[in-house]
Amino acid sequence: KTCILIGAPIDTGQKREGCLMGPAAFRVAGLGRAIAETGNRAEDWGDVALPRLRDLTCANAAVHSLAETVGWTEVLAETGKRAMAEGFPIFMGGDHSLSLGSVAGVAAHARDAGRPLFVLWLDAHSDYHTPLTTSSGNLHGTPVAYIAGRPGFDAFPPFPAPVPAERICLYGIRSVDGPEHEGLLESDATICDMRVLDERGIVAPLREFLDKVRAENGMLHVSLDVDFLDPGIAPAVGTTVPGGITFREAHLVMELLHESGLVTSLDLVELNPFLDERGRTARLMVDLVGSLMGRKVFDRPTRSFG
Ligand code: DIR
Ligand code: MN
Ligand code: MN
Ligand code: MN
Repeated sequence: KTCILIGAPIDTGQKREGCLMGPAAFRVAGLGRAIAETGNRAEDWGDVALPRLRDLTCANAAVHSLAETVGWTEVLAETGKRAMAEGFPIFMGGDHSLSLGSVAGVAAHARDAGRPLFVLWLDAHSDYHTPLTTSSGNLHGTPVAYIAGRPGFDAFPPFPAPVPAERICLYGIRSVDGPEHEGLLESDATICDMRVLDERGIVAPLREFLDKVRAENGMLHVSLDVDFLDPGIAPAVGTTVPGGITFREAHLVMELLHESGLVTSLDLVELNPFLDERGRTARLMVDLVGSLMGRKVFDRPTRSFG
């Protein structure tokens, strides 16, 4: 596989500064080397740049940085679509608003390839606000709604081929705001919140979703928010939520994704290197990509655990 690293130095999707250093931290932590060690190729396309801003307004006065977010969305959608044609894009954030663009590019590619796109959202949050429902005004809380085709994104380019909610799985969530909850209850999204994972374990619900992707010959985009992980192992994120995924669970999720052979693109988002402890979170994220790309401690035939 050729992994295409795309830096998205974005921190306007929320209010704490620092995420724009994420792409640099991923490179310093050895993302390219970790990929090469798994026998895959890594090609670094550098960081995308913000295009000239247009004047845009939103009916919700809480929303901030709308023009910047739309600009990043446009450039990432274009870059992402091109990268999909050449390999396996890895979008290095940057806060989660980058996924408005990365998934738009991936969805345009899938549409042209005539294949259904599935999205696995690994996050403490559901990110199902629209620009009209958010009270924080932070647009990093909106990409799932954009991807699913929820109304309210008039300032944005129309999402190419919205992903039906039944092809979206929110996995690991433990912080959902009222308007997100209402919208999700009306949707057919697969909700693997922490209650579900505590009760059923992390493996079975994931396999069920992967089986659906395989049955429809789908493409699978994985969006990995640092706050999916427990704050005890991943402190470098502005929106920590207690009770997250453990070190071993996170690696197991990545190993199952690797074994599935279904993943076609990846976001790494919300890393804030300014909050990190000597690169600890950045290195953990890089190690997780290693597991996703096939690194194993002991190589055994796929699915020998059933
Ligand atoms: C939060 C989003 N629900 C908000 N938080 C996120 O501000 O609307 N943090 N996505 O990562
Ligand atoms: Mn998120
Ligand atoms: Mn989050
Ligand atoms: Mn919130």
